[in-house]
Amino acid sequence: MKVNLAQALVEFKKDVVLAEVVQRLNDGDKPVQLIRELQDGMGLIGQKFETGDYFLSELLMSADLFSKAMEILEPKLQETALETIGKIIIGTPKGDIHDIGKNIFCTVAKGNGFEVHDLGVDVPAQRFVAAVEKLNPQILGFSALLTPSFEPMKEVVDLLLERGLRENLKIIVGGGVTTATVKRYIGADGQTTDVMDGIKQCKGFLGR
Ligand code: B12
Repeated sequence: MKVNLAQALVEFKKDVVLAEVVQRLNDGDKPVQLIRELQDGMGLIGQKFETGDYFLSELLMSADLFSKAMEILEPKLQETALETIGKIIIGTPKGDIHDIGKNIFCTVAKGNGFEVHDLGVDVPAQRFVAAVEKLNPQILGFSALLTPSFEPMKEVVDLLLERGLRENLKIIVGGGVTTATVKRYIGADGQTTDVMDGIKQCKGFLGR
């Protein structure tokens, strides 16, 4: 019988989560499906944090367990692509240090043929702009998990406009707290809370 991965993660049942991930991969489940279930668990943990049932230590524990599951899943995501189809620069904006979702997106994007330049977390606006200037990518991606991240992303987009670097660039924002409204507010072209939908949108930007 299948274990409820999201619930097992919420209850920090480390051995159960890791054994289930291995078992399901052996049974032929897709790594992306398992990531979706684990992501649901992180969402539930976030809700418990909001209601005061969980504290920062629980957020940290969940991040640790998610990362351990990713160590098993990551090699399965990295099917080497034959050709490079486009260049993406990605980073988490200033003030935000969440990187689990960003790292997943980077791995899957590489597996789908994108050349990915990861600027890391807590990236100041000027660094995004300098990287766009230097590397001339087709796509700039933000990964945002905090509401206070919206303003720093808008700052980057405004700076790109000011410097004439926005025209040939597509911008996509991902991460649990983002919505279509956030996309419009910061002036991006795409938005998602799902890695595969993000890949689809990025391919669409390139006419694929
Ligand atoms: C784990 C976690 C942490 C960990 C982060 C560890 C790490 N290395 O990333 C730690 C403990 C450090 C942490 C700290 C904090 N956190 Co926190 N955290 C979370 C939690 C539980 C899960 C986030 C996560 O990893 N989800 C799983 C991943 C896989 O999902 P994802 O990021 O959405 O990514 C997927 C897609 O969105 C997409 N994607 C992601 N990025 C991108 C980018 C592109 C370009 C594309 C196309 C796609 C894409 O692909 C991924 C796979 O599908 C969330 C709860 C939640 N609901 O999300 C809170 C949450 C984000 N945290 C929150 C808060 C408040 C904080 C703190 C301020 C707490 C505090 N009081 O100190 C600090 C802030 C630290 C900082 N300055 O950034 C709030 C944010 C509220 C808000 N609206 O602003 C949340 C929502 C919890 C809550 N409900 O209150 N946190």
